[in-house]
Amino acid sequence: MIKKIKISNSFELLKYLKEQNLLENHLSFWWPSNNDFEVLIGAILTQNTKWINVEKSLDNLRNLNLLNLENLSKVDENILIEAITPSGFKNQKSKRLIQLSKNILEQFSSFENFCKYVDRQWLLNQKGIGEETADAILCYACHKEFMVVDKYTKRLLSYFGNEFENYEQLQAWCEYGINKNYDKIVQLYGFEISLNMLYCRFHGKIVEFMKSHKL
Ligand code: 39A
Repeated sequence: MIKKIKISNSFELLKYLKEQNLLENHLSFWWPSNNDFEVLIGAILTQNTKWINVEKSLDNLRNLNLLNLENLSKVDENILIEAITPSGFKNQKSKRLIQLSKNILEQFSSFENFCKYVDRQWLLNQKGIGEETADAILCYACHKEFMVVDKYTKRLLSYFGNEFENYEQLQAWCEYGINKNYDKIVQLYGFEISLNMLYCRFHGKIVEFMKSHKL
């Protein structure tokens, strides 16, 4: 049973989670991947399924050399459907991945340009991309200063008695306390951690905490 402490702002939550060394065996940015395009694919595949299923689909895509923008944009849809079967909603997700890849190539020419110039609204205009997926792509694939909030974040804060009306409010609460206390956080870490890495690690800590404590 986790003690119900009072958490007044997201800095306090970060401190509470940081004390527990939840990311000891994880990469610096938490989200496991060999390249940033793989993160984008993972962000779509993880919708409505467990991460373990996403890993199986990503392994299949790796074996088919489909973890890059050019190959994914021209893949045969049936091959993609079969490869991503483990992560569910295979027909819908394969259509969306192919269309997204084509749109990225058409409008940004390369994944590097996409990461540099894409904005949140462009992502939200794509079929199948909502706020959480858009922010996961911006934060973990494009390394921009957006914090992802998800069902784990909502549930953890609710456990500590903090309720939010919608995604936007929860995200604003998470980002505000980090921004406001940035100097203290740098002191806590002992090095100049970027805001993007902080958001990545903060969200990663929340997910790992929730996976190890069934709240
Ligand atoms: N739900 C999740 C995850 N659970 C995850 N990992 C574990 C590593 N990622 C990267 C995204 N969504």
